Amino acid sequence: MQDAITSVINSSDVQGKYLDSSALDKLKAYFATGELRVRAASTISANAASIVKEAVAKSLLYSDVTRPGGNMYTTRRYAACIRDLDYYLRYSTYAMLAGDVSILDERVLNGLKETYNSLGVPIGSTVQAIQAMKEVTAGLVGADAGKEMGVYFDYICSGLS
Ligand SMILES: CCC1=C(C)/C(=C/C2=NC(=C\c3[nH]c(/C=C4\NC(=O)[C@H](C)[C@H]4CC)c(C)c3CCC(=O)O)/C(CCC(=O)O)=C2C)NC1=O
Repeated sequence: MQDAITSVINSSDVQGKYLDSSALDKLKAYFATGELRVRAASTISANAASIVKEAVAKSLLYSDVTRPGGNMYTTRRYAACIRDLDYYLRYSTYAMLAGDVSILDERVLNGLKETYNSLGVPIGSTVQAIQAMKEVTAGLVGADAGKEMGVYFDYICSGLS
């Protein structure tokens, strides 16, 4: 896993150089948003269960996926879906804190699309639920932190699509 700092340092190191002004600007921008990131992570962790619940209510309840024959039908599959959404929220929060997507590639997206396709988990409905989490989260943490979280929710959606 990388973060905004190691990623800037690694790319300077590859060139055998000290950090140039654009590298330093990237670090400044990251440090300037440090408190925003930590505050957002704390709000999200205190409200994780209700974020997921509200997002499910907005996007999946009373749709085809929750009816008999749908992929979320039966308690076991409903619970698996909620658990997956909780993974997406938690890992997006880690990535937002790190300011880097690499943790999503390594721990979430690796092999996920293939798993979903083989189990018949509908990717379109999953993307809708993640987009609903993005809205609910932004409503809770505010526009700036919400926009930053949106980067990582969107990254998961494009990795699934
Ligand atoms: C931390 C990284 C990580 C991820 C991301 C992950 C996802 C993941 N979701 C799974 C299943 C599943 N995922 C869903 C999800 C849904 N079905 C729907 O209709 C909804 C649209 C959607 C929720 C938004 C369901 C229902 C299953 C169970 C499918 C089945 O067994 O038939 C499975 C198959 C194994 C299992 O059932 O546990 C994996 C590996 N596992 C991991 O370790």
